[in-house]
Amino acid sequence: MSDGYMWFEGVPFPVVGYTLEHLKAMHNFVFKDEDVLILSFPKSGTNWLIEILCLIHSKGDPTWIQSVPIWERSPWVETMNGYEALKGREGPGHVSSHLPIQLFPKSLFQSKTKVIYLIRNPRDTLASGYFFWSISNFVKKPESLEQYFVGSPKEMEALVTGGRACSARALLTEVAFGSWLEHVCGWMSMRGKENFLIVSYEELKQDTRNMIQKICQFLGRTLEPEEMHLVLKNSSFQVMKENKMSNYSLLPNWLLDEKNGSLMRRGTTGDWKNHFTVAQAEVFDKIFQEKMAGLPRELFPWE
Ligand code: PPS
Repeated sequence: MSDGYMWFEGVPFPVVGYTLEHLKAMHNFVFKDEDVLILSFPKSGTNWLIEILCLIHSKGDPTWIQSVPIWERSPWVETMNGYEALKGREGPGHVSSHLPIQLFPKSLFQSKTKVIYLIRNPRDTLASGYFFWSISNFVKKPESLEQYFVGSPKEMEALVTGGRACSARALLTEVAFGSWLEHVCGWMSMRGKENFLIVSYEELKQDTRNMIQKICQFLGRTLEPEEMHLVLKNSSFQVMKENKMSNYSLLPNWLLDEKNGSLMRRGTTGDWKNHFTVAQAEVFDKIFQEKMAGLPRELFPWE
C-alpha cells in the first residue's frame, strides 16, 4: 500500500473503498441472467453509460437518477460497498465494473448476463485519468502527465530513442486497474458472443441517439420518441454535471477535491491533443501499434 495503491493479483487498486478480503470474496459473486453489466477501463465514460441505462430503464423519467446516487443504482462489484449491496439485492439490476477479465467473478462466463463493454480512445482515458487522480485522494497522485504515462524521464527517453522494447510498464500498468492494453485485449476475447456489446465513447458522442437505439435493441427495450428525447436530455453532459446524484459531488472533500476539478471535466473527444507533447504522442502510437496489432483496427473508432 506504500506506493499509493492496494495491489491484488498484480493489479493496482485504489486504497479507499477496496479491501483484499472483499476482492477475494467477490470472486464467488453469482451473476443473474437478467443483470446488465457495464464494463470499462476507468475514465472511459462509464458514468455516462450508467446514466443512459438508468434512463432507458425508467423510460426517460428522471426521478430515479435525481434521487439515488449513481453508485447505488449500478453498484461497482469490486468495491466493498458495491459488493455488499449486490450480495443483498434480490432481483436483477445494473452492475458496474472496471475489473480486468482475469479477476472477474467466474459466474459471469456461465451466465446470459448482458454485458456492455465501453471503450474510449486510450489517449483520452489517460488525460482524463491524469486530471481525475490529481484531485482524488484514493490513489497515488500523478506528479505530471509524463510520470503518469511512462513513469520517469529516463523511461521516456528509452521509449523515444527506441533503444529497447516498449516497456510493459508504459501505457498505464501502474495506474488504478492496471493496463488499458491488457484490459481491452482481455475483454475483447468476448466479442462475437451474443450477450456482449461493444460501445465506444466516440460513437456515443458522435451519434448519441443512434447508439442509444443500438443499446435498446441489445437489451430488448424500446423507447417512444418522447422517451428517447428525455433519455437524451437527462443524460447530456450539462444535465449530468448539475445532477448531484451523478456528478460525484456527494463524495466528501477529503476524497475528492472538488475545488480543483470534477468527474465531469470536459466530456469531449480528442482532448488529449491539448495535453500530449509530440514525443508522448509518438511513443503512444508506437506502443499502441505494437501491443494491439492482433485486434482489427475497426474496433478502435478514433483517429
Ligand atoms: S470513472 O471514474 O473511471 O468511472 O470515470 P468514467 O465515468 O468512466 O469517465 C469519466 C469521463 O466521462 C466523461 N463524461 C461524459 N462525457 C460526455 N457526456 C456525459 N454525459 C458524460 N458524463 C461523464 C467525463 O467528463 C470524463 O471525461 P473527461 O475527458 O475527463 O471530461
